[in-house]
Formats: sequence, C-alpha cells, structure tokens
Amino acid sequence: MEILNLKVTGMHCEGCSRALSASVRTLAGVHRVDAQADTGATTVTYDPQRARPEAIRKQIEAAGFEVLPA
Ligand SMILES: [Cu+2]
Repeated sequence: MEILNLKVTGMHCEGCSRALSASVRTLAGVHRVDAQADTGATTVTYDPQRARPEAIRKQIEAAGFEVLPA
C-alpha cells in the first residue's frame, strides 16, 4: 500500500470532506481516504498496482475541489 498526502482547497464542511472521500473511494485500488475539511489535509491509501496518484488528483478535481501543488 502507498500513501499519498495532498493539500486540497475547496472543502468547507464535513459534507465536503465526505463527498471528496466518497468520490475518491470509487476509484479501483483506493483503500482509504482521510480528508480534513478544516486544514485541507487529505491522505489517500492506495494500491500502486491498481491506482495512480495522477488519477487520484484528477478524481478530486472532478469532484469540484482543487489539489494544491506539492
Ligand atoms: Cu461543505
């Protein structure tokens, strides 16, 4: 399992962080998503054989949030 740490803007409340998590969890190979609405800190645990960081970033942006450059 690999861990991807991201900083995400656009989350305003628990509903936003839940929506982000639910969206990212639809990707094959994503095992766990922890998104903090207050800080934007988002941790994604994924199987590198099945999911790619670039796809995870794209999915977050498709859900209406912005991933800040590392
Ligand atoms: Cu919200």
